[in-house]
Amino acid sequence: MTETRRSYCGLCHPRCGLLLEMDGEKVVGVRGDKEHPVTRGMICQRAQLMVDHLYHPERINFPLKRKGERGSGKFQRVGWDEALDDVASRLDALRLRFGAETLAFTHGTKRTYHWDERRFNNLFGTPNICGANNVCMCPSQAVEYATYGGFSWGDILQTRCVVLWGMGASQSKPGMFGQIMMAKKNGARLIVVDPRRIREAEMADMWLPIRPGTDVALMLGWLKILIEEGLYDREFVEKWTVGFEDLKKAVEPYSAERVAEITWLTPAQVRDSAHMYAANRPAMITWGFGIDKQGVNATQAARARSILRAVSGNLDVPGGEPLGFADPIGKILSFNKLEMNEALSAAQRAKQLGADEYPFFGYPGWERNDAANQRLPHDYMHPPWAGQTCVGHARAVFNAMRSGKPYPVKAAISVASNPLLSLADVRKTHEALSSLDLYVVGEYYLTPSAALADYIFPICTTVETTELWHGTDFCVACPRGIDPLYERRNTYDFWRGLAVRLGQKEHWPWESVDRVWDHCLAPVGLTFQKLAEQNGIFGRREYKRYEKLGFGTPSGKVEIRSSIFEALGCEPLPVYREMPMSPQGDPELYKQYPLVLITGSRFMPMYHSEWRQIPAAREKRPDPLVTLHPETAAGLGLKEGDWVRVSTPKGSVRMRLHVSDMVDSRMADADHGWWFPERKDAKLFDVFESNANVLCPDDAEYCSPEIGGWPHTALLCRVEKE
Ligand SMILES: Nc1nc2c(c(=O)[nH]1)N[C@H]1C(S)=C(S)[C@@H](COP(=O)(O)OP(=O)(O)OC[C@H]3O[C@@H](n4cnc5c(=O)[nH]c(N)nc54)[C@H](O)[C@@H]3O)O[C@H]1N2
Ligand SMILES: Nc1nc2c(c(=O)[nH]1)N[C@H]1C(S)=C(S)[C@@H](COP(=O)(O)OP(=O)(O)OC[C@H]3O[C@@H](n4cnc5c(=O)[nH]c(N)nc54)[C@H](O)[C@@H]3O)O[C@H]1N2
Ligand code: SF4
Ligand SMILES: [Mo]
Repeated sequence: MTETRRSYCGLCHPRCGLLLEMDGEKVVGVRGDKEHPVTRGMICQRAQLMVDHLYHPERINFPLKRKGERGSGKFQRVGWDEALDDVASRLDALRLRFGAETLAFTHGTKRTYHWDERRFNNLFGTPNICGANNVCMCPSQAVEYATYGGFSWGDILQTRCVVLWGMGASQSKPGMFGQIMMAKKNGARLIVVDPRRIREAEMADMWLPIRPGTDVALMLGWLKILIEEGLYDREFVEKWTVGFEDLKKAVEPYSAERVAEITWLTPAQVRDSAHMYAANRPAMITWGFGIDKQGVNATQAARARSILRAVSGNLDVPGGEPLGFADPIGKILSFNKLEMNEALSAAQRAKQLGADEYPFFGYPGWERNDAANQRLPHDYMHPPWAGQTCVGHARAVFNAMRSGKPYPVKAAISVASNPLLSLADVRKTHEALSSLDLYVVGEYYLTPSAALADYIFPICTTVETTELWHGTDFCVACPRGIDPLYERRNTYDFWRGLAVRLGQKEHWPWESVDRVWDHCLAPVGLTFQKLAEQNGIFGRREYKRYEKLGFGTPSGKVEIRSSIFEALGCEPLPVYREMPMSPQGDPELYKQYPLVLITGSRFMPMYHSEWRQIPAAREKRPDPLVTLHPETAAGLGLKEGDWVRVSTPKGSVRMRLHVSDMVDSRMADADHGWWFPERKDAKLFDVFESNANVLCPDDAEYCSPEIGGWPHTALLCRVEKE
C-alpha cells in the first residue's frame, strides 16, 4: 500500500482536505481526506488534477530574470538572493526618486495569504494596491460593513430558503453546492436568479431568468412587496434600523409590472418569488459574482440585498444570515491585524489612486467602516480587512503608469494575479505594464502578464506549504504535504525576502510562515502543530448579539439609509441604474450590437486564466466558447463549432460557437480567461485573440460610482461568422 500524507488543496478559495498518495517523496495521486473536519473527503475536479499541476513541465521552478526585450518571453535563471537584492535595490532607488507611491501592486482573486502583500506595501509606503477586488465579492463585504457593521455568508444548512442570486455554485463553489443539495433534501426552497438555465435552475422551486444587469430593480420590487403587504419584520425594523421611511419612498416606483418591464420577467414571477422568500423563513441570499460584475449597479445591488436580508428579519438568526464570529474563533488573531495598516501615514493614504473618484472603496470609506466597527468587541466582529475593502482603482493606477499623471508609477509587483487576462480593457493594461521601469511577478507559470516581467519568482503549490484556514466558526491547520520542489517558495518568503532588504526586518520577526500561524493562535492557547493534532477547532455561535451590542455602524443600527455613503457623497439609498450599454440604455448602439453579453460564467475544471496548459483540463474545454440560443444562431446562419467573432464597441475576439437553449435568445455568454500557452512563438501567447476582457470597458461611465467596479456582464455585442 502506498503511504498517504495529509495536506490540502487551495486551488480555489476554500482549503479542502487532501490525502496525498506518495511513492517515496513523489506525489502520485490525491484523494479527499475523509477525516478533514470541514470538507470531509469532498474534493472537486480541479483538485483531482493536483499532480498534473504540481509536476507540470512548464512550472516556474527557479527565479528568472528577463534577458530579451520586455515581453519577448526570454529569461535566464538566477538565484533567489541575487534576484531579491536587485529588485530591492531598484525599488529603493525608485522610491527615493519618485516617492513610495511609485510602486503598485496588482492582486488577483486572493488565494495566497494576502495579508503579507498588504503588510509589505504598507511598510514600503505605497497605497497603490489594485486588482480584481473592485469587482469580486469585496464590494459585497464593504457594503455590508456600511449597512450592518459586518458581513454574512448565510447559513445554508439550517435554512428554509436559499436564494442563489447570480451564482453558479455547481461550477464555482462545489462545497457550497453540496450544502445547497443538502438543504434542499431537508426541505428548503431554492430560488435561482440567473439569466441562464444552469443546473441549479433546473433543481429550483423557482427560476427567474432575469435580464443581465437589472437585479437591483427586482430587489427593489421584492422590497416594495414585503413592505406593502406587511411581510417584513416590523419589530426588527422599528427597533434596529434607520431610514425605513426613506426606503418606502425609494421602492415606490417598483411595482411588479414596472419591474417586469425592466427585467424580462413577468409580474407573476416577481410577486411569487417575493412571496416565496418572505414565507419561508429563515431565508438566506448568497453573494454571487453575477451581481458584483454589474458595473454601475454592483454596489447598489449589494446594498439592496443587504437591506432585504435585514428587513425580512433574517439577520443574525439560525438558518438566515449569521453575523460575526463564533467563540473562540473570533479570538484568533485576525489577518487584518497582520496587514499593519497603521504603518501607512495619512499623507501616503491620501495619494491612493482612484479614491477621489471612488471614495467608498478607498481609505475614506474604509476608515469610516473601520471606525464604526470599533464599537464592537473584536472577538465578535473583526474590523474590515483593508486588503479586501480598501484598494486603489486599476484604471487610475494604469493611467498613472502610462502618463505619469498625477504622479509617476514606475514599478509594479503582481503576485497570484494575471492582470492581462483578468482586468477590463486589455490594451490599456498591456500598455501600462509595458511602460514600467520594473515589473516583478510571483507565479506558477509563464503567463502573458509574467512574460512582461523583469523578474519572475517561483511560487510553491499549496501542498508544498502551510496555511491556517478559518471561517467564522471554525479554524483548521492546513499541513504541508511535501517540501517545496526545486527553488519554489511560498509568498510569505517572497515578501519577507524583499522586506528585510528594504529595512522592514523588525516587522517580520517570524522566519517562516508556520511561526506566523503560532502567533495567530496564541490567544486561544494553541500552536499550528497542536491545532493540526486536534484536527481543528469549532466555535459556538450566539445569535442576535446585536441585542446587547448594537451594530458596528455609525448609528449602531442597520443603516437602510447609509450615513457612510451619504458622508462620501454616494447615494445613501439603493437605486437602480439602467446599464449604459444595454437595449434601453443605448437604443442606437443596440441596433448595431443586438445581443446582451455576459462573460466569465465559471466552468470546471478551469479557473479564470489557469490551466490552459494542463492537457486533462484542456481536453474538457479545448477552445474559448461563446454560447448562443439555437434560434439566434440559426438567424445568424451559424452552427455549433463555427469560429465566430464577438464584438463590442470596445473590441472584438475570436471564439468557437456553442449552441444551447440554456441561454436566452436575446443574449450571448462568452468564456473569459483565454490565452494559448501552447503558442510559444506568438507574442504574449496571443493574449488579445480570445480574451473576453478585450470586450469589457472600464471607463468611468461604466463603473459603479461608489466602488468603481467595472462591468463583466450586461454589455452589448454582435456575433458574426469569422
Ligand atoms: N471578463 C471577465 N473577467 C473577469 C471575470 C469575469 O467573470 N469575466 N472575473 C473576475 C474575477 S471575479 C476575478 S477574482 C479575477 C481573477 O483574476 P486573477 O486572480 O488575476 O485570475 P487568474 O487567472 O486566476 O490568475 C491568477 C494567476 O496567479 C497564479 N496563481 C494561482 N495561485 C497562486 C498562488 O497561490 N500563488 C501565486 N503566486 N500565484 C498563483 C496562476 O497561475 C494565475 O496565472 O478575474 C476577473 N476577471
Ligand atoms: N471553476 C471555477 N470556479 C471558480 C472560479 C473559476 O474561475 N472557475 N472563480 C472563482 C471566483 S474568483 C469567483 S468570484 C467565483 C464566482 O462564481 P459565481 O458567483 O458562481 O459567479 P459567475 O460564474 O461569474 O456567475 C454566476 C452566474 O451569474 C450569472 N449572471 C451573469 N450576469 C448576471 C446578471 O446580471 N444577473 C444575474 N442575476 N446573474 C448573472 C451567470 O449566468 C452565472 O451563472 O467563482 C470562484 N470559483
Ligand atoms: S473546491 Fe476544489 S479546487 Fe477549491 S480548494 Fe476545494 S478541492 Fe480545491
Ligand atoms: Mo472573483
